[in-house]
This record gives sequence, C-alpha cells and structure tokens, in this order.
Amino acid sequence: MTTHGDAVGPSALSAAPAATREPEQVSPDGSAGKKEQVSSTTADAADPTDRTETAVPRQPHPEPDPGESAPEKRPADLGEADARTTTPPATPSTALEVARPTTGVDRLADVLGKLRTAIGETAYPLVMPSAQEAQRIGSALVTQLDDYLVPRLARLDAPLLVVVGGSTGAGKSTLVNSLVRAPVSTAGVLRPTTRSPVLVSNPADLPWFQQGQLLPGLVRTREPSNEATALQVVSAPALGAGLAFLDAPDIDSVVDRNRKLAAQLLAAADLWLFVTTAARYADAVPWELLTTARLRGTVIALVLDRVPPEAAAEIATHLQDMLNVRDLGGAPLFVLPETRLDGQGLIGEDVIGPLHDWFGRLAADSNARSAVVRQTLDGAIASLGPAVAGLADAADEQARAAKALGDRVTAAYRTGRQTMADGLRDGRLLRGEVLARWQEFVGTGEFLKTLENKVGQLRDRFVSALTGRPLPGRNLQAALESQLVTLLRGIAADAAEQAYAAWQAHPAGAALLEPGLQRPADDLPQRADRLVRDWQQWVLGLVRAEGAEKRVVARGAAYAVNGAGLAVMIAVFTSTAFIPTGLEVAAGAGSAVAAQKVLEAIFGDQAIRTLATQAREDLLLRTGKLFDEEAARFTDRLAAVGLDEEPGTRLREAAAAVETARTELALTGSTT
Ligand SMILES: Nc1nc2c(ncn2[C@@H]2O[C@H](COP(=O)(O)OP(=O)(O)OP(=O)(O)O)[C@@H](O)[C@H]2O)c(=O)[nH]1
Ligand SMILES: [Mg+2]
Repeated sequence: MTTHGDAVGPSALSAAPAATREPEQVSPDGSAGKKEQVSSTTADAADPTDRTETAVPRQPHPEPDPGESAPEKRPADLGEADARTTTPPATPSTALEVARPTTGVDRLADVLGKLRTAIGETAYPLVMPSAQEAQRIGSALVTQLDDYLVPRLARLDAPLLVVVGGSTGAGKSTLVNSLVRAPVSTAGVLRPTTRSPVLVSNPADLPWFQQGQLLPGLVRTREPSNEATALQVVSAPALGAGLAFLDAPDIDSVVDRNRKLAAQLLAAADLWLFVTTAARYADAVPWELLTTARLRGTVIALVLDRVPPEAAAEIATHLQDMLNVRDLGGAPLFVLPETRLDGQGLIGEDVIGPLHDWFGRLAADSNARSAVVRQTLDGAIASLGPAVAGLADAADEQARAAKALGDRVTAAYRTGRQTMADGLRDGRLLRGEVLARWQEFVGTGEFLKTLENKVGQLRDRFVSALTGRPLPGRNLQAALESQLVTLLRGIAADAAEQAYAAWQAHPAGAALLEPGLQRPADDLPQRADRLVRDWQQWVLGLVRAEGAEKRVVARGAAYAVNGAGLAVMIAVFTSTAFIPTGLEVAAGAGSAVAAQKVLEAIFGDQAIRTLATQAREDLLLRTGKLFDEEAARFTDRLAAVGLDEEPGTRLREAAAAVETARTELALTGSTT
C-alpha cells in the first residue's frame, strides 16, 4: 500500500543536479527545448502540425538492449505479454536464462531494487529536526519507486501516462473528458470535485493499466469512487492507443489527502499536463511543482484554460514570461478560451483541437513517446541521488545523535564510578558509625582476641547472650554495610539525575525519557544491599583462603576470619595499606597500630596490602556492574530504536550504484 506517501516535494529535490540536467522538454515530435505556444485564439500561433511533420527527433532513439522489450510493441500485444508473464512456461529454460547477458536495463532495475530496500529499511526513529522530513521523503521515494520507476523501467514500451494536474476548478476533468470525447470523469461545481483519480485509455491499453504494476497501491475500480486509494480505470475508444490520461485531484487542495494523492500521481507521470486558469496561473504551489519537474527533467505541457478571449494575448504573454524566467520556456503552452460546453459538458472540438491533435500525434509516434518516457524516467532516476544524499545525512545524524546520547549516559555513570573509587580512598566511609564501631572493635580488644583465636566462638556468643551486647564485629560489619550502601545509592541517584538532565537537553533524548529514569531503579536499594553483603562474603572467603594457606587460621576458626576480614575491609576504605594516618588518633592509635601489627604479623605486611587491593578491586567491579545496569536503563531505550552503525553509507552506496547504472544505460541517449 503506497497511497499514504507524499510525492517528493520541492524541498527534497532542491539539491537536484540542475546544472547537469538541462531542463529539456521533449515535444511530441521528439524535439527538445523548443517553445511551443499554441493558442486557438491567437491567429499567429504556430501550427504544431507543421513542426511535427518537419521536426527530426533531437534525441536519438537508443537501440533497444538485447533483453529489453521492443519499444514498438503495439498495445494490442501488451495483453499477450502480460499473459506470458503471469503464466510461466511449463519447463522454464533456466540454462538459457542464466546464459542471457545482463542488460543495462536489468542492471539498473537491480540496483534500483537495492536502493528501494535501503531507503525502506532506513529509519529515523530519534526525534531530530531532520527526521520527520527524511521520513516523509524516504516514504515518498519508496512510493515513487514502486508506483513508477520500477514498473516503468520494466516496461519501457508500456503506454505513456499523462497526469493532468492543477488547482481545483481549473477544468481538469472537463479537459480530460473533452480530449477523449466522452464524459468519463465527473466535472462539477463543488470544490474540489475529483477526489479519486480517473485513468482513461484506449481499450487496447486497458489491460496494462488495470493490471496494477503501475501505481500498485491504488485499487482498480470500474465505477466512480471517492476513495483516495481507488483508481477508476475507464476506456475511451476515441482516444488513440499508446497514451492515457489520468485526471488527478487538485494539487493545492484544502483536502489533505487530495494534495498528497495529487503529488503521488504526478510522481508517477510520464508527462505532466498542468492546467491553470487566468485567475490561478500565478499561484505559488503550481510553480513549486513545476520547478521540481524542471529540475527533474520531467516532460511538462501546460494549458491556460478558460481564458477570456479579450485577455488571452496579454495573459498568455505574461505566463510565458513567467515560464521563461523559471527556465520552463520550452514547455508547450496551450491557451484555451472560455467557451460554452456542449450537452455532454465537453469543450467543442474546434477549441480543444490543437491540444487534442498534439496528443494525437504523440500517441501515434512511438519514437516521440519513447523519448518522453525516457526523459522523464531518466530525470526521475537522476534526481534520486541528491534526494537520497539528504536521507543519508539525516540517517547519519541519527547515528551521531544516538552516539551522543550514549556518551552522555556513559559520562554520567563514569563519574559515578570515579566517585565510588574516590569514596573508597578518601576515608569518608571511616567516619561516624563505622569509626565508632571500629574503635569499639579494636578498643575493647575484641579484635585481637578474634585474631588470636583464643576465644571460642561459642563462649563469645554465650557472653554476648548473657550481657545482651551484640558482637562488636557484627556491629562493625553492619555499619560498614550501611555506609557502603548509602554511598552506592547516593552515587546512583546522582548519576541518574545527571544522565536524565543530559538527555533532556537533547531533543532525541527528551523524547526517550520517562519520569522514572530521573531516579535509580526501584529495586536499587535491595540490589545495593545484596551487592555489599556478597562482597563482604567474598572478602571473608578471600581471607579464609589466604589464612589457610598461611596456616594461621585454624580450620573452623570462623571468628578469626571474620575479624581479619573486617580489618581488610577497613583497609579497603583507606588510601594507605591499613589504618589511615588521619584516623589513627581518632581510632586510638595504640590499639589500631597494635591491631595492624598483629594482622601483619599473621598475614605479612604485603599480604594485607594485597588482600585490601584485591578486595577493593572486587568491590569496584561489583559496583561498576551495578552502575552498568543502571546506565542500561537509558542505553536499552536507545538500543530499542534499532539504529545501524553507519546507516548513511548504505544509502550513499546504493544511490551511487543507481547513478552508475543510469549513466551506463543512457536512457535519453546521452550519458550526462
Ligand atoms: N463554460 C465552461 N465551463 C467549464 C470549462 N471547463 C470547466 N468548466 C466548468 O468548471 C467547473 C469545474 O470544472 P472541473 O472540470 O470539474 O474542474 P477540475 O479542475 O476537475 O476541478 P477539481 O476536480 O475540483 O480539481 C465545472 O462546473 C465545469 O463544468 C470551460 O471550458 N467552459
Ligand atoms: Mg476534477
């Protein structure tokens, strides 16, 4: 379904290679760049018949590629061809197909398919100024590839499609009806009238348009419809084969879907027929679209409709001047006078005559038709490059934004890790409760007793139970635990706040946030508790292992292990090996030093340092992991949007391959 897409707007193509793509207008006779003003009211207007007969197609008709369909295939053959494609032969000649040389058309079709995939798969999920526009252009390009470029390239010989566009009430439907001499598209006084496009072709061309390769997102209907997703396909025997008209909704509609649909249809045109009136010809929107068409090399013709005869010359001159100024002077301009409509609502044959004949000659001249198709197709493919370059930039911008957001989170939690490391060194954990408990532990001699292992665990418990006094070691352990958890929680809270603020300052980041991210995860307190307890256990295990090795801690002397473990933990919280100098006094230097001495005597000076270092590293590892989990709350959201590493590169490469294949194929006969 592709009807939702905008056509590529002027802004998307503003970077189109105007310099390299001269706005050549191919006339029905195949000549290019020629001014073609026809007015049935102006006596000295050039007779297009004369030119058609004398003009030699300026652009040589390129030899068809070996695998390419013959451009001369008559519309009557199209049905057969289609039947062949839908009913594969019973025994496909695989060997033959493999051996068949790849043609320029095949190569271009192949790389166009890849570009379509690349555009379709590139997302712009982060909220950025460029994202919305890229999304719009990307989907418009995919729509145009599906609607027109791919099917048209596959069937260069298919009938030429003239899309009739313009402001509401300009008389588009009336004009189409008059050209095919039948009231096929409803004209009306209510604005806008045409809401669902109507395609009219010679009966012989009907199968091609009904088949739905072109504009595949529009559902073919035979009856008039008001659905923007419908395409009424009707036949008109009075219209010559080889050329069809599509009556589009108004281009500058107040109805949003009309406007989008009109733009989509114009992007699927081989030739744009712009219809305007004396009152509307200076409007902005048509000129924007015309400029887009010129930059793209799309073949254009214009009708200045319903012109009061007395003002015809003056208005036609002014419009022609405007066209010249905008480099569109070569587009054929038809000036039709205001006239009475006949009983069927058609413009009289005498008035519509020049325009009717012009299209009649185009339909009859396969070379001219082919030149029109190739010019428009080539122009549209050439304009993909600059448009895709814009998409690639926007895609890269997404990747850059994602990296910037990731970096901001990393920075916030790196600061957290640093604060943690500093917090362990600067002695802040050894103040207050921990210090008091340490003093108690050391000062009461409890520490020494535990180390000497002379006091049995049972007795201690017994005494403790009798006196109601908890074990000093237990108190110290609890104080350490609570201090560490407090530090951890504080750091996590700061980092969350910092990361949140950093994302909020970025449009893409702000869009990804939710209020909960401002705080640490809800279960952080529990995780921090568990982390500290696990670490303490780990330290005790370490000390036990070390002690066993040194044969100083008897088997089962858990109490001694506990004491030594606590001492190691205290050592972790200092920058020196053990009791910090500044704290010695406060801690009661005598006991502390004594304790240290005993510890050192048992484990050895270096062993204490090593144990403390190991314990510190382990703690930092554990807290680092905790912070990573906290940071992941942000980065997971970023990862969930699913951005590639270098999304722009894929687009640029795909577009470059298309440009190479386009140049090699030289649809218009030239390689520029
Ligand atoms: N007298 C006269 N009336 C015309 C002519 N062309 C169009 N009209 C009338 O003008 C009105 C609008 O014409 P349409 O053909 O419906 O215009 P449109 O451009 O298709 O309008 P939308 O479908 O709304 O975009 C209708 O009532 C037509 O009958 C003309 O050449 N002469
Ligand atoms: Mg209409």
